[in-house]
Amino acid sequence: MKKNSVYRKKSRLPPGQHKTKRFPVLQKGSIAKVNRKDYQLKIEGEIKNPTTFSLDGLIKIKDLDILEDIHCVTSWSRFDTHWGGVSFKKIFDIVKPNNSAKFVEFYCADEDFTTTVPIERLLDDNAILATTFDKRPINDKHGGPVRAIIPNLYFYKSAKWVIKITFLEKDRLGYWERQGYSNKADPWREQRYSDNDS
Ligand SMILES: Nc1nc2c(c(=O)[nH]1)N[C@H]1C(S)=C(S)[C@@H](COP(=O)(O)O)O[C@H]1N2
Ligand SMILES: [Mo]
Repeated sequence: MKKNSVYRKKSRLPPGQHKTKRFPVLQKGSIAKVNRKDYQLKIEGEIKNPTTFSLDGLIKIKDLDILEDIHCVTSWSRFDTHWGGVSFKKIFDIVKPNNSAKFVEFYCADEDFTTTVPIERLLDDNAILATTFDKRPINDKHGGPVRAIIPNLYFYKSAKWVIKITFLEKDRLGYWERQGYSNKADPWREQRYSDNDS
């Protein structure tokens, strides 16, 4: 008798990653403390409508909850993390990027941390400016009150403690990228280090 063929589902784990149930806390230095009361998020650069949001202002326009796997370049992956916030699509509708805008730089409250992401990745269906984790406000450790969640890239592109977003014509390297991490950061292509970028 002929053996049945086997259909195997594509792995949820990108190459070189292992699954963890913990939720490690990682940042370049110390954990930033961002005051929620007078929090301001400035959005500027190559856009028609520069905007400053308060935390309440962001929470009011929350439009998306996501359940996504996150992949850290140090090789841990955590499945089904639940974040809520404002989709970048909605942010784009409000600030109206110029045609010249190609990249977005996140500037964060921890001592000049930045990271930059191409606009197309922010238009993915699951990319958000998050204000909740597991339905609660994001705590200090994990980047509250406001952080980016961009599940399709290694987690170092998901900036914590975001206080300014700048739309750019030309790319700039961020903090981890200047240390030799990939600026492309696609976990499915295992783009971990900048030496594979070109
Ligand atoms: N502002 C800021 N955001 C950051 C970082 C950082 O150093 N500063 N580190 C990145 C890295 S390397 C990772 S793995 C994730 C960790 O997020 P977590 O602490 O919520 O797990 O945050 C990313 N965002
Ligand atoms: Mo990381």
